[in-house]
Amino acid sequence: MNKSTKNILITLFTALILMIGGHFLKIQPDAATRVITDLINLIDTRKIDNTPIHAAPSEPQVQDDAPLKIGAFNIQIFGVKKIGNTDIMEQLVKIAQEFDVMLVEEIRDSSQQTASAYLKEINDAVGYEKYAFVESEPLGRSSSKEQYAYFYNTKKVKLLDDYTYDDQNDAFEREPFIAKFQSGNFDFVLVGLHSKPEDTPAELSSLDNVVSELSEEDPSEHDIMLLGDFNADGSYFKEKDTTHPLKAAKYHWVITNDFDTMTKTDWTYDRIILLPETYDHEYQKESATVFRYDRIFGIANSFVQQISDHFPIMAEFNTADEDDD
Ligand SMILES: [Ca+2]
Ligand SMILES: [Ca+2]
Ligand SMILES: [Ca+2]
Ligand SMILES: [Ca+2]
Repeated sequence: MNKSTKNILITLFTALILMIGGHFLKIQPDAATRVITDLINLIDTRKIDNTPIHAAPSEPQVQDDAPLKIGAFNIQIFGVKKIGNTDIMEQLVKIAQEFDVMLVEEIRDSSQQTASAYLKEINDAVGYEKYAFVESEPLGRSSSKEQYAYFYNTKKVKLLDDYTYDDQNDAFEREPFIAKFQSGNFDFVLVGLHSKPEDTPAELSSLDNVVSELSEEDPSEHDIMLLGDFNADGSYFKEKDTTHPLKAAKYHWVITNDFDTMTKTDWTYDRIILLPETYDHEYQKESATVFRYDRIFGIANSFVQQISDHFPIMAEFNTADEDDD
């Protein structure tokens, strides 16, 4: 017998006793009803106090102390062709579920169905509306446009704001996509960028300006994280150059030069860069990594190449303690 059935039986039995008792002791019917109501309320209160709250089986309770996983994934030419490939989508759906916030880059789809189709498949696999996304407009100077999207776990993260950077000096081919989120006590700003390869040093310098502007706009928020495919290695960027503005001491490149974020080369194109206010506080030390889904899911290299030329990158954050800023 489960607890609620037992409670109902206790209530009914108590009511019966009181009715019989009330009859013999000549208690007014009103008083008897009041006693019964009080007893039912008491049992209800006990039920709330003593029984753990069980969400429906399809909606497990979120562990609030679990670290927040934030990352980025350039899903090379992500459009209707990939959405139509069930084998590729099966892996992309599994990958998305490893993140609480995932910046998706290189969405190329003039019909603009890709992000919503991806979301539907993710939530179908989970079994409920766990994830949501927010998407930029198509960006780029030529007719070949790309969109960014943040996919996020609505059980852990609340989207507060999102917009495309106001690129008055045309510093960026694809303007950074900026989103503000809150998770537990941790509020933060993500600045997603897929740099134009040939303009990488200049575009990354401009990211330094974006950080300054964001800090001026909201001096109370220093959890500004830069992430995405920065093309920050190989022939486009000297990763060991310490004179670059984005290599100033305040910037912590947690995806360090030794990580290989590409599937065909050992380059570190994809990066996550933190300010001290996040690096010294919410960031879980040593957590930044390349998410090697091929090893975890057991996927052959030939198939990995069909999914993307990039691996996803990820870092973990503590959301339980008081945010310092
Ligand atoms: Ca621009
Ligand atoms: Ca904050
Ligand atoms: Ca490298
Ligand atoms: Ca902080």
